[in-house]
Amino acid sequence: MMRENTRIILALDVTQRAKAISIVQEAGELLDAVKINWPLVLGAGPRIITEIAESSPVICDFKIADIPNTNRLIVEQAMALGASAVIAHGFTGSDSLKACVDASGGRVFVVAEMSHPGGKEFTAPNSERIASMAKEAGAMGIVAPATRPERISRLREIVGDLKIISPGVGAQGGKASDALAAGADFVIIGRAIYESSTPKSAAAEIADEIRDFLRNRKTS
Ligand code: O7M
Repeated sequence: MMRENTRIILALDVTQRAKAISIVQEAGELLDAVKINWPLVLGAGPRIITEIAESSPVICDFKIADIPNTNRLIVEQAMALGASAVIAHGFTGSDSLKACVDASGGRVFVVAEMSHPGGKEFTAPNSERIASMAKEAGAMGIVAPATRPERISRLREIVGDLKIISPGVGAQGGKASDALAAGADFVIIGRAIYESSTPKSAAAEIADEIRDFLRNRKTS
């Protein structure tokens, strides 16, 4: 499914097909996966998922949040287009999440706690319950905020060996090595890479920071 090399998941929130393809061609070797969200699917059409999946694992970040039957239908469409995994919300409850787990063969990341300031209002007070539910449901992992690394540490205690993917690095103020030190497996990075005039070197710089961190962690 995902590579575990640079630990970078690119949030490809551009809206034009040509721009999306050129960034992936340029920086692809530095990415463990590409996360595709509504801006790109609405701007370029859903076939962009299939196209990018030819060169990189794709995570479809539709933040699926509906009744079980509708969730199942969304996940089936995303997987049929070539997604390697999907992202769902957990607040809809365990039956809705189970529908995503079943329809994807367990390849679901559940949003536990969001990275923006508003994420403290509703997601933070419920994130530990959502993380436990994700583990019980057989999800592949959770989403936890790089903007609040101490929350990643707490959620790591709950999810054990599930994967933690962590947005909020760069444009939102978080730091990749801090998120990994707190227990994240991957960081999700958007603007710091795709808004750069040289996306490949922007990704390379973060990949270097991560490699140094992982190397030091191994030897210490
Ligand atoms: O690096 P950025 O801030 O440009 O982009 C961050 C990406 O991560 C963007 O695609 C957001 O939709 C996503 N994201 C968050 O920023 N915060 C969250 O709490 C959750 C996500 C996310 O990916 O959820 C799965």
